[in-house]
Amino acid sequence: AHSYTKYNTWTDIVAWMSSMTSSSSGLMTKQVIGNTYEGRAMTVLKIGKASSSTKPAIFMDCGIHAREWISPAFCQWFVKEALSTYGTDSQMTSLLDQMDVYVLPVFNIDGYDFTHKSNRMWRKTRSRRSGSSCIGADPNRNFDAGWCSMGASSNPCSDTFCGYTPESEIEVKNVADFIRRNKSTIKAYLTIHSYSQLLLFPYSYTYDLAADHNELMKVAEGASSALRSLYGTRYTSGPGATTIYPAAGGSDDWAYDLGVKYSYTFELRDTGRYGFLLPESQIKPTCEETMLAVKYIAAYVQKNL
Ligand code: 0X9
Ligand code: ZN
Ligand code: ZN
Repeated sequence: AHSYTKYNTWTDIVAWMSSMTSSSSGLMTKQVIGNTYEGRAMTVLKIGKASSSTKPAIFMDCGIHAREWISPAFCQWFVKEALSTYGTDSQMTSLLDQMDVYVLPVFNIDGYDFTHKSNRMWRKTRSRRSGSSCIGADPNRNFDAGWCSMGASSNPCSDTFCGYTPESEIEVKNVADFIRRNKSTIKAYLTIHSYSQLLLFPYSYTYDLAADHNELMKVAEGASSALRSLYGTRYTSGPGATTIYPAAGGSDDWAYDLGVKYSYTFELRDTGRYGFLLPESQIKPTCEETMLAVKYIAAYVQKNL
């Protein structure tokens, strides 16, 4: 059964998406953006007060990397909080009145399912190609942003394999198509990973600073302070290349170069004690503090529409 303080299986998440949509009084709708390599439906949840005109939006995905289980847990938490605090929390109400939030709870569903059933430490997709017996590519090396130029591998057996071509992974293609299709409305792109407690922004495929570096840094610092205010959890902010490592083909750089200015990668708890195996007892505090950072960014974006 589904629980916000447990790591849910894909089967539990599918049922949860349906029941949450049904009970949302029209505040949330579901949209399939395509299927994964193994045929699972990639479902984007659109949360926001219905409107006859198209509203500006924020896109957030979780679970690009299969083993980072705290990430899908956060997307589920966010949906719960959005639906349950709309109408009582003034910021959430104003946000969802004015904007839509698109949430993709699990990006790499095939990989996520594999981590539950076979190999807890799997990272990549589960696609196969003749010519190699190794499976999958790193979805966060497969976007068309300096593709495979640095910090990525062209070896199909590597955990950071960039894929055979940009968007060779159907999951990446489906998300990129969705964002391209909604390019004029999407004002922010948030992607949730773990672990290391970082708030990263472009670029990672080059050491060049983004044109909006100062503003992106200011917003990241504000979001990190908001996060820290709850339990004292410390985050480091900065461009990917110098804050974590140079790595091309990432979704954040790709969205930014497409024109989505507020493009951020979160690396949630912890800093390595448990790493990807973050205990379920930390789901609630991690999600509560991360909500503050996401809401900080959302409020900034909303104020600067
Ligand atoms: O390497 C990654 O893809 C991310 N770290 S993780 O440990 N979750 O794998 C960092 C991504 C930073 N952004 C880009 N490299 N574009
Ligand atoms: Zn269950
Ligand atoms: Zn990751």
